[in-house]
Amino acid sequence: HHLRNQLHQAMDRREFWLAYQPIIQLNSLQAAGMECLLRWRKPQLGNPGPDQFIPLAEESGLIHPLGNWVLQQAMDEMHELLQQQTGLRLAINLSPRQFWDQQLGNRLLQQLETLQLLPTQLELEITEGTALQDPDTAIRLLNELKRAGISLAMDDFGTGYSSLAYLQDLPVNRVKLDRHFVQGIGQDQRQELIITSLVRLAKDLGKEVVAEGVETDEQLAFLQAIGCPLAQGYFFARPMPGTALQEWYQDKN
Ligand code: G
Ligand code: G
Ligand code: MN
Ligand code: NA
Repeated sequence: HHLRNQLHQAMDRREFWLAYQPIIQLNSLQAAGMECLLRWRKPQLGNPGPDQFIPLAEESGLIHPLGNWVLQQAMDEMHELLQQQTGLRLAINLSPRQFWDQQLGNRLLQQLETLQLLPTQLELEITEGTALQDPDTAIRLLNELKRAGISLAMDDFGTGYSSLAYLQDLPVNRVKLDRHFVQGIGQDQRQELIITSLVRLAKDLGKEVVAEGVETDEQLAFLQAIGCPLAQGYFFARPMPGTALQEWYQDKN
């Protein structure tokens, strides 16, 4: 497999880079933090997206060095901003094998300590698919991370098979609502009802909803009206290199 072979060399060749997308507080329109998104600069292959290469990295085990690189690089690039703004959170996507690594929590706490960042400034995003592979163990690991003060988010919520009842058992701070729901705003009343109910339910369970993929002012107005606390999307800012994110932050906040 061509992609697989190229992927193996990509780390040594320094072909990976990180993009960051701001996460916005909808009451103030100030930044709450940023999500780190892995990119592969490989024009010959059409710059494959993480949806294409993360599964291959998972299979081969490359995800461990690659995932560790992402964590270290993101904390380095955002270090200055995070130290200045201790309320900001850096959100990192974790693939299943990264999450199931029992050493993850201790390693992260050590890195945070070395960099003098607060555990609350690191947010780990796992998908419901990851958690559902072994719900009881997932809850135990999430509880350990949470007790250490690390922030947690359930990504891609509403795309899998978990029931709403499961949400109350998951020790996560935030739930990221898949952009497919947001696209229904102004188009599909049932989608709007689901968003409204989920924001309310999450709040009652002590969690915050992050609406993903906000692209229009109509979507923003709806989310503000129902009291959705957080959002991200092209309407606010596209994913951008670390230096651009810092400039964006100084301009907008
Ligand atoms: O940025 P983009 O829309 O192409 O991301 C597509 C998918 O890849 C998203 O589901 C996102 O969560 C995932 N993704 C992006 N960066 C990373 C990463 O560093 N690690 C993992 N595991 N997934 C990532
Ligand atoms: O699954 P996850 O939420 O981690 O994936 C985030 C992905 O969504 C990123 O790859 C990012 O490029 C993409 N994204 C971010 N904002 C928007 C948006 O407003 N519209 C669309 N279509 N995609 C977005
Ligand atoms: Mn994500
Ligand atoms: Na998502």
